[in-house]
Amino acid sequence: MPPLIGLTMARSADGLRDGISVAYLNALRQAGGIAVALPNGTTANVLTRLDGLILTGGGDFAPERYARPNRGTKDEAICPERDQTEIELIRAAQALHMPMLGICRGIQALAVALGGTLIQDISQEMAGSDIVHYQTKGRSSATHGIDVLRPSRLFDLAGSAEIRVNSLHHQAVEFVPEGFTVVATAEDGLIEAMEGPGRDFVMGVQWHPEDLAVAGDVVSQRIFATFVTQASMFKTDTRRG
Ligand SMILES: [Mn+2]
Repeated sequence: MPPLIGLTMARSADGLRDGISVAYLNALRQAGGIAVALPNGTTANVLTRLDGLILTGGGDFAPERYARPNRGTKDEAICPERDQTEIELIRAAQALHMPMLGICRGIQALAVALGGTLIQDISQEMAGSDIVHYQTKGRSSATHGIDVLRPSRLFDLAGSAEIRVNSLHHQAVEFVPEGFTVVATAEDGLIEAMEGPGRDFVMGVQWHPEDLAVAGDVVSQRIFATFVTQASMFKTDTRRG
């Protein structure tokens, strides 16, 4: 049985649906994992039946979640139930040493849940940046470079200190949680990837590897493949197959 991977979900603006982009499902299937949908409101005890957790993209966290006043967070993009669900899932998954992959909002979810903070609006807080972090090109186009730092899991799987990524975010991680390491930055200094401490696989990326993976980008495919391998190992270690 391939590993079961829980994926968090985005609530529609009208509040009537929780959904997930097909690209995540395709990238995960390509890597050999089985997707399990985690609607908002899911409680963390579901993790005892899963082997890995993917925090997906989406809107802004309420700044109260990391004890800051609003400095550019889009109120209309906040879903309190999603914030709560993801924070609980992340903290419980960390306690279980479960592999986690945070994508876009997901790297921010890892930061918020584990004690970091966010840049709430890049255009206001990093006005000097000349990098376009909210691209107008299609999601599967890589539009800016990032420097991958070593030693890191990301460098090991990328095999290169410079890769190109897509960019569809107006927020970013400001301070990583204690024990975490910044493992990739854009030329303007913005954090594009971080990894957790120790042997647990916890990786957050600010770009959308699921869109690049489906378009054939090898590094993005390897991120999913490595994550699924880690989830398989977690499953074997904790459940003896
Ligand atoms: Mn970016």
